[in-house]
Amino acid sequence: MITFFSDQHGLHAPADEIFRGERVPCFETPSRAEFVRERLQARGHLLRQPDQDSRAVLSQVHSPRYLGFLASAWDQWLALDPANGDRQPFPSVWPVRTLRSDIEPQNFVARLGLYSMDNGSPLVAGTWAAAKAGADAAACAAALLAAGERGVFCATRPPGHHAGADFMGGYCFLNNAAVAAQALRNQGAARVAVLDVDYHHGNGTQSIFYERADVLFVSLHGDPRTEYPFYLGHADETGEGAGAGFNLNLPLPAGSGVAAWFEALKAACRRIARHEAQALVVSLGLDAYAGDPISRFALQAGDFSRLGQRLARLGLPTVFVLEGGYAAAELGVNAVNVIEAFEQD
Ligand code: SP5
Ligand code: ZN
Repeated sequence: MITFFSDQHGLHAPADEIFRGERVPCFETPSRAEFVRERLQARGHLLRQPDQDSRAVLSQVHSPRYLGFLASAWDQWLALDPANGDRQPFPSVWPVRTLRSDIEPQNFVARLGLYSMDNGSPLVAGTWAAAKAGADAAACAAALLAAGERGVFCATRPPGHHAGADFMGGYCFLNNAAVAAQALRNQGAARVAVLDVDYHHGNGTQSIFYERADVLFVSLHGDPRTEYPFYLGHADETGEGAGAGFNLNLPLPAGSGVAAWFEALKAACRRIARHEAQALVVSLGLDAYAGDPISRFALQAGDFSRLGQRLARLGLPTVFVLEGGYAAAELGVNAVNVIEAFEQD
């Protein structure tokens, strides 16, 4: 399968994240993409660097002020103090209920909080370049579908599905799946479906398309009552306004087995078929894997082949976008199992 991979991903390599008040090594590491690249190459898949600028599509899925902040955040951080080059900025204050998010504060950390849903998404000098290359890849993949390709894989990082129109979070900065879906719409696909199989609910993608009927969002994930992102992803979120009925959440209790997962996948596929979509975007998180260090589903390597086979049966031109998955050494096999089964079916 044609796969987009950007060398720029390595520019996003923060050292630590905050977990239970302590600094711990980041789960979302450059080695993740390198393991996927190695496996793709070993299996003879073609790798391409993204060569399209996603800026126009990005401005359709993210707010101008958020894009402006993200593109210049590191320079602003350095401007506060040149010694900040060796420090990681973390937000410490957020505009929760009753506080205003319409006025951008001048204070840098206050702006960082305005544009963050958590303090778990460390930003470094190369974050913008890496994230932008991932969004460019998503736009390239959509263009290849328009040119007749049946499946294209974006083996990119950082991931994107937690990033909303106006905020980062959950290791995500730019919503690559939303970029792919919007680019497919721009190219003339009347109806697009996004299927999110990451262990964590794709709150960013859901919120971007929540009031739209043209992009159906379907997600299979750990129940947000106990799992990140906690504040979205419940079954009663079905869309609003024109988008009413075009959002389907299928939360499963943490610890659910493989059979329950594939039952939910069946329901997801039925809803996607009913949408009569002309193209599909798969937010391919691999953290439903049994060996994932921060997630609690039970899929084995062979189950990822079964996933690829089920997706192929939808018969839709498909963009696969890598999201989470933190058992780094197993990501290559699991990702490639999905796309090879998709191609073979
Ligand atoms: C894209 C994606 O998968 N983002 C996930 C973000 C999760 N961030 C919270 C991680 C908190 C780590 N919890 C560890 C629990 C170990 N028992
Ligand atoms: Zn995840």
